Amino acid sequence: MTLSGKRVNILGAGTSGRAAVALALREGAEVHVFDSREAIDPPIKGAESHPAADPESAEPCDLLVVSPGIDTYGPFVEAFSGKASETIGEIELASRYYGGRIIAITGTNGKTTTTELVERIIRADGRTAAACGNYGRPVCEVVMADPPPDVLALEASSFQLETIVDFRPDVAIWLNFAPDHMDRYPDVDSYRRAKLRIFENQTEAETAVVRLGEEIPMPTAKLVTFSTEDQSADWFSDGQLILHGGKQFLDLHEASHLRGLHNAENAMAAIAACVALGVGEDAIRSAFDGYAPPRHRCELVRTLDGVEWLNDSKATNLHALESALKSQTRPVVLIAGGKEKGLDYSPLLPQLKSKAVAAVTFGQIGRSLADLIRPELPCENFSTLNEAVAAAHRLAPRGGSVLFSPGTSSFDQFGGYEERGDAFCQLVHELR
Ligand code: UMA
Repeated sequence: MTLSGKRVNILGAGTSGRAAVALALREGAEVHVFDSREAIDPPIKGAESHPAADPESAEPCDLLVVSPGIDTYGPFVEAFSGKASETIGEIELASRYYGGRIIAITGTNGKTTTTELVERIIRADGRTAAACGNYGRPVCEVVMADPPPDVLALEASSFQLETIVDFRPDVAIWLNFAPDHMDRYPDVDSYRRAKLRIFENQTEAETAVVRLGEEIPMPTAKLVTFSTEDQSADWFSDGQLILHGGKQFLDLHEASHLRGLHNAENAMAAIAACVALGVGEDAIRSAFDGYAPPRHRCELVRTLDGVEWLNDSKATNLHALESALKSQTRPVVLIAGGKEKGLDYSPLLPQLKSKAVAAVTFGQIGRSLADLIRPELPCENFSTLNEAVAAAHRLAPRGGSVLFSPGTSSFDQFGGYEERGDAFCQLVHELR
């Protein structure tokens, strides 16, 4: 498709919009960028900028490219797309100028870890690969590299998938689904439908990697399943060993710092996708060697006296805390607490009872959380994280885990979840 002599309007001058501008300019288009901000800063060379744009600013064009953060059902996009011959998003634009293989990853949780693993595995196989998309690096930028990478590990959000037309990944990974982004979608089903578009253009020649038991329509692509619950899946894991067709494939604990059932799922999805692109076992094993998941997400900090210390400071809400607990395979001492956000923690109790042997609370919500937990489980409350870590050290049984998954934000005592997670790691490293 040539853009030479065509007019392209880009909505949004953020990371993704700027990369789309560069690609459209390279293809010879006349490019206009519209953004609702008062100024487009830094300025964009080669394109005409339209700051302080609103629906009234809409002008005719051959192609409209919408940034993912802009609501496609809102009046801004409605006005502009009404004057455009075609409306697409940035991953659609990029894929029209890319001849390599694409592994696209979607899901509510675990996308980032899976994307990183895919990139590592492909590289270990001697090919070039780039983690991109919602992951942070826009796909248009990646496909403009000279030469472009052999494979894209493309983290695809529902926002990005809303605006595809012909986008057809060689492998589409569906990790899991839970309600999210309800500030943008009218209902949960609209959010699910946006994500399901990842399979829309796939044929029998492509592959769909899906967690067994997900409630989705049967994809047209070849289906490969993974599970931590049902051994009939193509890939199965108990959280430590990964089995393929019933035979042991990888010992995750020996091979990497990945812990928890959810990380085993991410690992299986990444492996299955890369196998579909012809990657062999040796490359996969070497890719896992020493891999640690993104920081503050069930990160293994240290093993001390047979106890694994896990930093999950990124868990700033109840849902994240629940999924961290759910994925534990060893007896847990939970450390939770932080800022009062007015959340109701009672839905946590069944999961806590089945996974934890004790809990330690701290911070602003410490006392009320402890009052809720105590009838079910031994629980101690402290004001600071230092005291909480010392107590967990005393309580944790050999062969167990201490899970630091606060379940709320950190702002009562820290400047953010990273600072809080760093403080936890330091305290754990100081333990003797
Ligand atoms: N803007 C308007 N009008 C609007 C809304 C926004 O003009 O009504 C303008 C803003 O003024 C701003 C620009 O649009 O200048 C921002 O565009 P954007 O929100 O699409 O953000 P980008 O910087 O282009 O980043 C996007 C993704 N952002 C979103 O989906 C919200 C990034 O995902 C992605 O990494 C990046 O493209 C590169 O592909 C971030 C994200 O938060 C990490 N994603 C969501 C999530 O993970 O939950 C889906």
